[in-house]
Amino acid sequence: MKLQQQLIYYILLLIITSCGGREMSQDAENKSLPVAWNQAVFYEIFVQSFADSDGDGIGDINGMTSKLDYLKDLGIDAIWLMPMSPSPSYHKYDVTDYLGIHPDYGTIEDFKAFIQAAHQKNIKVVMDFVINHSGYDHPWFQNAMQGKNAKYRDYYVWADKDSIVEQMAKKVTSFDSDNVRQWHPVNGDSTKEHYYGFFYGGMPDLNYDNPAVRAEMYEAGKFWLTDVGVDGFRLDAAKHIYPDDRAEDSHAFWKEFKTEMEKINPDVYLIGEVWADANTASPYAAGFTSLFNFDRAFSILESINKERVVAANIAGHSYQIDSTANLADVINTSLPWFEKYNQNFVEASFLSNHDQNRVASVLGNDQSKIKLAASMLFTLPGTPYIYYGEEIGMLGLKPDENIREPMVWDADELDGARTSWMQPVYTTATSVEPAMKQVRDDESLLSHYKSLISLKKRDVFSLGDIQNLDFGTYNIVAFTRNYGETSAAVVHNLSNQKVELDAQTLSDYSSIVWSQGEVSKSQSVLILPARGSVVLLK
Ligand SMILES: [Ca+2]
Repeated sequence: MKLQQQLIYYILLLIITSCGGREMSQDAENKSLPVAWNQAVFYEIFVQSFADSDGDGIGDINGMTSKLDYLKDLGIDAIWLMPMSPSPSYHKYDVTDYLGIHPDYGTIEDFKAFIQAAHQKNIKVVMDFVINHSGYDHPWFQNAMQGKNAKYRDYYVWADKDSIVEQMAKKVTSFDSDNVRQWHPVNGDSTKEHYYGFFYGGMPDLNYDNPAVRAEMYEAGKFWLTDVGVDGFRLDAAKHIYPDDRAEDSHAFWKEFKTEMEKINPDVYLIGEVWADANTASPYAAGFTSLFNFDRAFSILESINKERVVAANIAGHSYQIDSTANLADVINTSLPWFEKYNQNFVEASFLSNHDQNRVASVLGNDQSKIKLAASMLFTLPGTPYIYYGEEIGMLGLKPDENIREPMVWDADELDGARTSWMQPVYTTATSVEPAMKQVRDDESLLSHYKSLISLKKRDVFSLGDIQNLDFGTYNIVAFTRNYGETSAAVVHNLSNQKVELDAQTLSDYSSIVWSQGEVSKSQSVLILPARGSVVLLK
């Protein structure tokens, strides 16, 4: 290179070289919130572990209210609250009163005040509604167990022991349950009728062939939407309303449920947990605003750990590794399957939730990998869900209690909100930098999340389509996002090495709007550091 050319090259390089996960220019639309559901960023809270207001060591509603400023500052638009109704278990997925709040968490009045405070900050509130099964201790089931003539007998599913011999012998598990025994005797009496409990005997499935059960749940939904003021529901175990051989009946039930809820609030948000491959999950789209994409979570984390593109399409239990696999094509193939059933379908993306090992632990607590996972999540399509503490890199591996450990707000001596209902194994103020310290650190994971949430607010990232960009190497994930006149190019480096890429295909993308790591681009070459990312605009 001649001296003059060299000089021009370096000047150009200097102009567009950038460091750190920050937006370089701010042309994001200045929207007045609340945002529409299809542009929202969500935050999942396990109430028990989030924030304690009264010093009993158990997270509660008033504790959450005190942390709304933190959530607003993070930039989220909506909260998904794990179950809060009375229940004997710490996780509260076995409800004993569908119209109540567990006293450990507070009162209905506390919850109304929380919702009001959230709404003032333009944050919407979505609550877990666990209607596939009740708790064993629910008065309906306690009554139903008393015999064939009990008032609530038909609220549950019963079978004569001889009719279920074959099913009893089956040892089939599913993505969301390791349980192999779905029929359970009452009080161990195997000579009498058995009840159906997909997950285990402590969670008897409700009988949705009984119109009275449907009516109960529609009334309960109306109570939370109207009297209390929530904006929507996360529907647990949505795939199991009926057994798998009656999948069409499950689809139809949710369609009816959606119609009923929309009578109460036309803008109600309903998100379903259907842990299955995209083909099996897609018919459920008719009954929901949105469904979680389990494949996406698996693809992102596997791609980062394997340092090559993994595009899962089989609900996270298997995946393709081949040179042609790419995330954009998987999205463009499967999304129409859902839109066929719901033209306004919203896809929900996430890295992990309360049922999966925490992201930071899956990625070996490697900060560059953890940041890359977030960079991928927020630049790909879908409304992202952050699992509480993910933004500070909380650690945790199963059993379940240890992926639901107390949120670490501050150093031990300063942390007035930390819950202590359980002894954490993975996340302490020593193993994870507390939230209040990360808030003040521009290079922290929390600041990385904030900048990505801000980037996601641009229409092109929330609403834009996706097209694959091929750099001919399996350790690069690259794509364009396109919305109206706006086009963005996104390049992620999965490898632990600096890469130099031929930038000719990016020649129209002249401005770096976001980057992670020391990135530089000239007309001919794009340089990304190990696990670095760049977002360019035309
Ligand atoms: Ca408390």
